[in-house]
Amino acid sequence: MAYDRAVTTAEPRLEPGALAARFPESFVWGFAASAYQVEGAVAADGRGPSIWDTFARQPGAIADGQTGDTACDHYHRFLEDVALMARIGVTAYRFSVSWPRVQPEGVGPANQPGLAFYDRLVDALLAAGIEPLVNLFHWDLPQALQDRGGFADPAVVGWFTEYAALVAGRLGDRVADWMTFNEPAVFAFLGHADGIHAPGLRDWPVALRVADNQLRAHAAAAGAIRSLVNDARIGIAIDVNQVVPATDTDRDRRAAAAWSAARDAWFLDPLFGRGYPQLGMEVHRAAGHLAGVELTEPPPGDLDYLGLNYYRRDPVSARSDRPFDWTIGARPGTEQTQMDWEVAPDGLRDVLLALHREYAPREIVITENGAAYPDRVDPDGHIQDHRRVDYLARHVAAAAEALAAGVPLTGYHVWSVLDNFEWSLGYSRRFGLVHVDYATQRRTPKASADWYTRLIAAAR
Ligand code: GCO
Repeated sequence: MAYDRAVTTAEPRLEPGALAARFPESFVWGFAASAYQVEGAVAADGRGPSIWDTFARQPGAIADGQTGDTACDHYHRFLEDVALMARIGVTAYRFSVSWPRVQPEGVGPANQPGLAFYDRLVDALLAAGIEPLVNLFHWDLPQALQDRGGFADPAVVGWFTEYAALVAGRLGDRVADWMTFNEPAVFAFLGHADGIHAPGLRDWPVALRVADNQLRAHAAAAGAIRSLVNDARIGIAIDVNQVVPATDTDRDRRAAAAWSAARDAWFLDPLFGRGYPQLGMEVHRAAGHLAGVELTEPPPGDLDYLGLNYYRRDPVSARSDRPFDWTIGARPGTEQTQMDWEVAPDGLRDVLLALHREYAPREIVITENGAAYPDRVDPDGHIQDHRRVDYLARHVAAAAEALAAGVPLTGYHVWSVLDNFEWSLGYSRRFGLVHVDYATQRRTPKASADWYTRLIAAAR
């Protein structure tokens, strides 16, 4: 379904051809998704329950009482979805493996039918000329492990390493690109301190133990994968948005620096061998988040590349001088997506430059970037999602600026190929370049899919 030229962006510099010319032919254009958000089939072929299956059933946890029970039914429709991705033209697909599909109790021998799904998915991707980028953990911890303490228990390092070895042992003959965790800060903080993600806890000391154990599990699993997969490239996806003071005042500037240290550097510094940041320690301690927690320096990250998930600008406003007495979010009157996130393409460029300057990773891959806007299906069946096209084009242009400035950027993965389950917001937000009618599971490529096709074709 080709769209007419009407779907273009405001400025010539943002046209697909002009953008493509700013990237090397080797640059990777891909999609990203995650198991719980797209697969559905939550009880098929021996899959065990995850903490998201449990959390989604808590009254009030998810908008409209939605769950990932069916989602996009990707578990059964993956061949159609791979064909859609191939038609759009991507050469990479970052997906996550559902741990409870592979080990229903989180430990022990693999559930072969569950593991076999990923065999089929990898084979279909490779047959379509799409490189699989396998992410081992996108928040759907087996419930059985949560019942044993979850990521707050240091035993999780062994559990996760065993799981990683099972998956790498099965797929490693065809998969070279691996990631261990997606957004460890979101999993630790939203899931264990704020209570708005699974497992729905509100306990900062637990959240900081979860953060610490993810860093340790990353290093242990990386070692296991390397021992099984000779050509393994190992990364981790860290979400770093553009943290700025909401107003140009000392108080907001201090708050922004403290938030950035307590959240972003909290993971990046240890991953790059520096241990926990002093300022982050100070604010977490002052806020009582370290009560009863003894943190020692985690092992360095063992990374071949750093995955960056970028979406927005995060202004920080201090209500007082007390740590964490902050409001973080879009300011009135700013350009925002349907997530109430401030749109800031220059923020992507600046975050890439800052990561390059501060940590000098060998390679950076944009593992997520995308936007939710309300989509309307026209009478002719088209979905002219101009705002999403404009958002993506401006962020690709910002990535090109960072590349030109010397950032070792090698790939860009749009979040996401399909509209999908947006966590606590259920299906109320659509990020896909392909529309999903959840009543019929009908897929309809949007104008943004056509735009991405033209960008990728021009970049070849
Ligand atoms: C995240 C997750 C994705 C989200 C996407 C849109 O960054 O929160 O990796 O699962 O769905 O980012 O919010």
